[in-house]
Amino acid sequence: MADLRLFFSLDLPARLKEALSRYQRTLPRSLFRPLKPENLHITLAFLGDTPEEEVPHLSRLLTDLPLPSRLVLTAGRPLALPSLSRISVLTLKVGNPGGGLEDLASSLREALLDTGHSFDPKPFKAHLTLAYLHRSLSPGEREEAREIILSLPPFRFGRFSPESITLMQSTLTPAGSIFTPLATRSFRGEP
Ligand code: 2AM
Repeated sequence: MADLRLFFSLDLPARLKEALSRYQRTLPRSLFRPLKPENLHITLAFLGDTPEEEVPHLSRLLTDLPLPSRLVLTAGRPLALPSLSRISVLTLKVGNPGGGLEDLASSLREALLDTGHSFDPKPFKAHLTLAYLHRSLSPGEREEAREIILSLPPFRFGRFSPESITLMQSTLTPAGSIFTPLATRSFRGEP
């Protein structure tokens, strides 16, 4: 069986995705490649290429994962990753006024480790990716992108709650990534 490119994500409410999409429109397309609204999400763990036969185990792991009944999050300050000097993605920093997000990411990652699944080991840093920087930019264009990021107003939306966690497949195509949900679990406090 083939390998699938997998990750676990938090799914965002439609109204938030619409507001993010309006915010993305202020970014010049000559420098930034915005994520499609339907692809906006918060990554909890990135597994990368994973044998297809592991999907049922990973779905079960999601079913058994202890979930808070609801998470309360915010998205506000623009955050260049991995850093402003080496920026490859423009994200928004995600806040978690009520707590619970770090614990959720840790429990998921521990459950993955316990069951022998590997994932990108970079520590969890709560963020929401808005756009990728084009790869072939000149130093001048990269500087322009940095200045745009520094002058961006904060994204103002208020608090929101993700509706569910999804085991997502990402298929890379020349026209961008296509995300396909393989298993989803709703938070109890959400519809
Ligand atoms: P992001 O969360 O910063 O946007 C699918 O590629 C998703 O998994 C993207 O949202 C991506 O980054 C996230 N991701 C985390 N670690 C990754 C890695 N090492 N390679 C590719 N994507 C990764």
